[in-house]
Amino acid sequence: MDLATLKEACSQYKKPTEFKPSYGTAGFRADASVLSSTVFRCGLLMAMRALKTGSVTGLVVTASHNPVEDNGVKLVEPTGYMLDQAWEVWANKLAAADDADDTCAVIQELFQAEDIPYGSGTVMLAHDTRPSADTLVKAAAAGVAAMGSLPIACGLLTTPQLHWMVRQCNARLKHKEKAYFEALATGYARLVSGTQALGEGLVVDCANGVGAAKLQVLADRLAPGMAAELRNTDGAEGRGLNESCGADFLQKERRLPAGFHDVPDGARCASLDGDADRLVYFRRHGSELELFDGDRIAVLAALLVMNILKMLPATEQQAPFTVGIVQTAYANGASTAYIKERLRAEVRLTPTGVKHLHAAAEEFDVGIYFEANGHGTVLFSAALVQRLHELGDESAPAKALLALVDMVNQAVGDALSGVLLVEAALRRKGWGLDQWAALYTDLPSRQLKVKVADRSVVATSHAETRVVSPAGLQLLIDDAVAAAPQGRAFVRPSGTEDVVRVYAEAASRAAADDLARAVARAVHATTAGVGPPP
Ligand code: 16G
Ligand code: MG
Repeated sequence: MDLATLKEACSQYKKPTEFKPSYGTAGFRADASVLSSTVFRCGLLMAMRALKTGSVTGLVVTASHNPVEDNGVKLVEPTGYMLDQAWEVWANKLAAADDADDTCAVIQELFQAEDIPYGSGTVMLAHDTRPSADTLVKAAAAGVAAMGSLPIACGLLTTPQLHWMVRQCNARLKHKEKAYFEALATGYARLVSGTQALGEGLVVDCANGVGAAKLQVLADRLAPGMAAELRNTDGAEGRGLNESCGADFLQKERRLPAGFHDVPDGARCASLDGDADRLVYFRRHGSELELFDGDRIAVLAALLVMNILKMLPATEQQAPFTVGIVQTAYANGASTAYIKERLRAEVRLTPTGVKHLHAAAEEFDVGIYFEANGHGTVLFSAALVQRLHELGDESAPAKALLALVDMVNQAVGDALSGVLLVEAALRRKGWGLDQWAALYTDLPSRQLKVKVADRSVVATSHAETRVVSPAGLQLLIDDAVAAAPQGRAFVRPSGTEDVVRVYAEAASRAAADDLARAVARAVHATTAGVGPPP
């Protein structure tokens, strides 16, 4: 690394003076026009992370479910997981540096603090469909190159595809995009072999994002075994991206996505978000939406896995493999009760954000994690996979589980792999949406956001279910909850927006709405919220 060259490169990517980037729940995000310096510096960072770990790292230019004018970066560890949390501090420090001198000073500090060896690393880069992608990928590549490392441009990919590719690459396994489709498609075919195709096809809302083209490749490979009709697939120049469509829109607005008012009533539909790392299912009843959210997908995945595990030979039942379902406080209480009482499986609660759920899921032989918003996947322990290989071809359930291991993206939640997971689970049970819906009935819930002067005044504990500060807020929430039948409520500062989020659920819609409003008023009163009280 030559300091003069590095400084020269840094001076090409000036941070706008007013811009204060901050690493949110899953990376940086802002209006694309101010992001070049941040993305350049993330290139620097991931090159250093590659040097530190002696492995390939990754960077995706995307702003996920957010408007097309936004962009952002998601950073990928050699394992395919999200950036090590200890390094988020460095990401923030680098992004905040005022000028080239400052940036170089942070780099030197990081080299020393982390004892990073000098050399040349490799960083894989990808992007979604946003028009700002080109400029920003160039900035990322310039950052990697400025560290004397090698940027590999992998082009247009979903976020989970790049996570998968990085993971495979470091495991010295086939890691090209072709291999990704191969793993998912063959895994699915093996898992559903011998089962009947579902009566009618699936209709998918692709959010006009990168998932459209990629899911089409998968669907073509699987046809006629899996009939899928893709809608909201435009996306050229980012047209219509996440606009009145996509998993986030459905989950937050509880409305049908654009272009779905003519699908047959009751037809099986799914919705991805803009970078295809979230998935929800849904169906239309007239103009109403019935949502099958991440909680319901987790329950279905648990049923699938537990059913197969039960079929393993008796020798395997003596010390059964552990199964755990990881949720956040946003999980509908009815789903949690179903998992605990009916499935008799362990539920673990973590704070919001994939990195927290993923870490908890790793503690089980089969760790199933999903956020209600549709982010999630299934992880399989090395011990389980090894045992399945030992059981080998003789054992049909072992074969089915190994197919699942191939089909599921274990690096990160992946809407494409998720579609296959749901379709396979339904097929193996011979179920339609009716049976899936009948497993349990969601408690009515309501989410609100409260604008506050400084969201960091709200601090939480116990996986965001309790408020630690401001003083008195938790008592007010407790009082409001006590007054609501089957009430449950919590608040947390958003990691991505300048708001405090409120969640409430209760036995009736009216009670959930009332509870949410009461809690929002309590937040307002104790934090001196901005704007009129809700
Ligand atoms: C990010 C997270 C998502 C979380 C959301 C919460 C990842 C990959 N994404 O989108 O998991 O649910 O933030 O947003 O971790 P909030 O903090 O604004 O509520
Ligand atoms: Mg996303």
